[in-house]
Amino acid sequence: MLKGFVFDLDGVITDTAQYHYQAWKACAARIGITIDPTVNEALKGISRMESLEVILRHGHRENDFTPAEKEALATEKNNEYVGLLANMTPADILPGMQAFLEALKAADYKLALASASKNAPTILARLGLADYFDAMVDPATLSHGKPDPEIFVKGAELVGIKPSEAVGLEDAVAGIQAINAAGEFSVGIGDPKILHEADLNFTSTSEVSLAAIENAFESKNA
Ligand code: G16
Ligand code: MG
Repeated sequence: MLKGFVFDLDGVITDTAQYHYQAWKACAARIGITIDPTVNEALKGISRMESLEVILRHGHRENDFTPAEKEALATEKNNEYVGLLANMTPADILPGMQAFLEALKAADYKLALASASKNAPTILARLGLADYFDAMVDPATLSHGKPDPEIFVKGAELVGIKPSEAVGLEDAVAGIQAINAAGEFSVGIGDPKILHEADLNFTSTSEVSLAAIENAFESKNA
């Protein structure tokens, strides 16, 4: 029986990628690395330190910094990013998602957040959505990033449901793989060709339908 939903944040509830990109671009420029939108695509859904490693490899500078220097670079980027988040308002909620969250609450489903971002609580607060969620996974407590199932398993656990009773929502391939490996029903939001491993796909957030998810979940578990 379907009891709850475990949400990714960036790309599902809001689009923070533009702010991450702006902050990383400035940080990379200070060490002589130029990044473009293709590099930015590779940063979606991965952690802050993994993102820095991708950027350093892109600039062929992966061996030029000590762990302490890398920490300092990541902190600089985060300070800049947090500054940009101050501009976020409820207008930055992706189309249809507030109504979808309302429908889930009205139907009494449990809601958990499974974001790799340490800034997720700040972002939900800026969007005015914090009260919709029963629990948020703290990414600092995780040993492995997506596509490892850990974050989605924890999300379900925090709201007291089994993975088999949960739907996970994601916009990234690694996220869909994490949901599938967790044993949850996977909903992809984005290009169905890219997210073909998902149990059900919607091309954009405005297409997301609770009835369609409930029907597909029932059919799969019948
Ligand atoms: C998000 C973004 C990633 C970012 C990560 C960590 O993941 O998609 O680009 O690197 O959070 O963010 P922070 O530096 O704020 O801890 P998700 O899981 O919400 O898609
Ligand atoms: Mg995402």
